[in-house]
Amino acid sequence: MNAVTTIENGVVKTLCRMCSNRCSIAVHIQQGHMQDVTPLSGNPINRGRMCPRGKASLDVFYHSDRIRKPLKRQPDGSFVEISREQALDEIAQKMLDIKDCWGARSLGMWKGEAVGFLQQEEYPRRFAHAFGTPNYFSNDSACFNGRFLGHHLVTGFWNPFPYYAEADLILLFGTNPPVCHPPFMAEFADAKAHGANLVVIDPRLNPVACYADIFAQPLPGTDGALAWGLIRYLVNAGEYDHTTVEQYSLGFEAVVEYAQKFTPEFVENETGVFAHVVVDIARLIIQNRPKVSFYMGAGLEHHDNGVDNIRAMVVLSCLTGGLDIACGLGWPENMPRNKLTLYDQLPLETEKPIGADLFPALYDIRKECHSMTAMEYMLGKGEYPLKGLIITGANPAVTNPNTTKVEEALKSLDLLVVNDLFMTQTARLAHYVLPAASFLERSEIHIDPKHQRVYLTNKVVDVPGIKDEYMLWHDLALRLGFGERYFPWENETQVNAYILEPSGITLEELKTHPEGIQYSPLTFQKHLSRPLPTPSGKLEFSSAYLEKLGYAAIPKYVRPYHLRHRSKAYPLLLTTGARKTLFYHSRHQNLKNFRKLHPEAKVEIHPEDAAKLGIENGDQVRIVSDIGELTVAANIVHKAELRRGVVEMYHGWEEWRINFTTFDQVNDPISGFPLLKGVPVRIEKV
Ligand SMILES: Nc1nc2c(c(=O)[nH]1)N[C@H]1C(S)=C(S)[C@@H](COP(=O)(O)OP(=O)(O)OC[C@H]3O[C@@H](n4cnc5c(=O)[nH]c(N)nc54)[C@H](O)[C@@H]3O)O[C@H]1N2
Ligand SMILES: Nc1nc2c(c(=O)[nH]1)N[C@H]1C(S)=C(S)[C@@H](COP(=O)(O)OP(=O)(O)OC[C@H]3O[C@@H](n4cnc5c(=O)[nH]c(N)nc54)[C@H](O)[C@@H]3O)O[C@H]1N2
Ligand code: SF4
Ligand SMILES: [Mo]
Repeated sequence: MNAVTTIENGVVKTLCRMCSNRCSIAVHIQQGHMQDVTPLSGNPINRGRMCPRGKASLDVFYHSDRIRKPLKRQPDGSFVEISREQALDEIAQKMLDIKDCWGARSLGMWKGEAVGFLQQEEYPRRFAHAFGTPNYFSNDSACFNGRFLGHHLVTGFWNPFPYYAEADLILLFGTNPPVCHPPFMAEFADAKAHGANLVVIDPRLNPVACYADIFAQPLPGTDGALAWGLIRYLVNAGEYDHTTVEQYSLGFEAVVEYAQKFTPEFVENETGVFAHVVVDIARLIIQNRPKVSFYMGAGLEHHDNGVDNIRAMVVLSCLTGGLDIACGLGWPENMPRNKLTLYDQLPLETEKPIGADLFPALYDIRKECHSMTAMEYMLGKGEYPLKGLIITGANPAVTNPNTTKVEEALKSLDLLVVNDLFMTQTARLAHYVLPAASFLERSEIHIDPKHQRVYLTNKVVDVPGIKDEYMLWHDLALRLGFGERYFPWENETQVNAYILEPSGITLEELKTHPEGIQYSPLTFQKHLSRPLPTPSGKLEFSSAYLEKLGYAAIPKYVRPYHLRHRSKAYPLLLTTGARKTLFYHSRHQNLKNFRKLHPEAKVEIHPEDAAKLGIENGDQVRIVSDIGELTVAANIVHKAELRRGVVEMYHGWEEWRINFTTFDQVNDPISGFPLLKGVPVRIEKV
């Protein structure tokens, strides 16, 4: 790799972006070659530690399969290298052709998990609106938008990361921190050291459950019933925060009334969590409130009832008195900054953003179009056709539900551009594949709302011919005639300075503080002196906003799809996506050392379910759902590891795509989230 490091010898301090945790790291350079990556102390997120994925940053950077030149697909499906000028000229021309023929809204922009948030998501949002289309898509429609909405609708803000170390009780629902959020583990250890209790609710024994005081394995998609059972216990015992309820909330009476049917026995019947365990958890909450931390992971939102299950959990969290305390629902101060989006100047809502009619809260609150509905528009089944798409940092042919449909939809496009490091399943379908800059080749601003800190990543290396995300949108915008107006900054450094301007913190200061700078002092209990950022200024246990849109005002528990549509043909429940330490969605399977540890995909099966089906460990089995099927090896786990009747499979495999079986059109009614966990399936021995 023809790489030019920003210094010849020494250390560049920056942030690791191999995931969204943002640990501070030092990249060690000798004679223009990056040799090693080590963790830095001073950043409260990683506290001098890092994980094996961060260590592998250089293996990704120097990987021999990296795409280095723009590629153009030929009629026979092969790709040839072309110059960046030619690629961008042709792409811009095709965009103009689509605009002429179908209108600007027939083009969409899609950012994935790899590029992240803040400016990296604001570039495609800005570009889309400057071009004239409202259609911005992202992985977030299957990632955290559901949890965002669940929190935001009750409290008006989103900050899911408590100061766990200060808690006396930590409740984890559908999350796997040792794998997904390694930095949380040190905080859990601190909490444990002062005697905190840990409750883990997950159908699968994930590694953190081994440290739990209570571990319960519910039926997928039923956490809302558990939340309501806990709410009932607290309110009937009078053990809730009376000040929060009386002075700062709306809808408590409706909550009390609705909660009554959720007796411990009812909850047991619905969730499979024993009634006495429900009572034990409720008592732990009462003993430890208000110092109770809740964390709701992706396991709660990948259901067709996710937002209301999460809303109910947030109501419960408020009842404990956790509103804006450190270990509870912290209300972060935003850093004053310039945004890059054009929603105020060019809202484009009359252009009918895809999915905004079906999931109005998703569009209204997140300004996201619905990626599952986009597939329908590509296939000509929408109100207007979607003809072109530019994707950066995403691999939806692996990660979006209903793979058959996704592939068919992407193949039907007149223009598909994919900006990526590698030739992925999605890139193979593209007309043009552009070489993306890895995080080591970018400089960008990050904000951590929990610690109210701002960070800058320092560019470590340049690869001639490879441009960062900003330059992709900038160079296309210039060709399309709106570059000077909307992408006036010459490079990412200028963008960074623009974003930062109102904060009073300079780029120079950030450069010398790789561990980040706190942008405002941490203060708590702000609701005592100013209204909450909800429409009413209060906690909305009952939401007039949702009611106006036709939803239930309080977060009523709706049974998940699999309980509403029981079928003898599909007796098992598939949950997907329990993360693996070494993989990141579809990433890192091409790293030899990592692949050795996870050579092939396996579906986890409970030993009793396997015995009934005559399946032995390692047998090839077919997983069949109403949507599609997939054949993989069986991994018969220990009986404590999985709830009987549930099977689990990782979702990121390039060769074994479980999303062939997941549902794209069974959606949470508020967020539009697809059913990725709790999919009715049967397993057949091949
Ligand atoms: N190593 C690694 N780390 C990652 C990622 C990665 O791919 N690899 N991805 C990152 C991203 S983008 C995300 S969104 C986060 C996600 O991180 P988390 O929010 O921690 O979610 P998951 O790892 O998906 O864990 C979900 C857990 O929920 C359980 N579960 C499934 N259904 C239910 C249910 O109905 N109820 C309950 N209570 N539990 C359920 C599953 O068994 C699983 O253990 O991880 C991030 N971190
Ligand atoms: N069945 C099922 N499906 C799921 C989930 C699940 O639990 N179950 N989880 C969902 C969740 S939470 C998420 S977040 C999504 C994630 O879905 P995606 O957004 O598709 O994420 P990745 O698979 O990580 O794809 C990232 C792509 O970016 C490329 N890349 C890596 N680094 C860079 C970079 O610096 N720049 C650019 N431009 N590209 C880069 C990688 O090579 C890879 O192809 O998947 C969702 N899909
Ligand atoms: S947890 Fe690992 S991959 Fe994520 S930022 Fe930290 S070191 Fe990097
Ligand atoms: Mo995610």
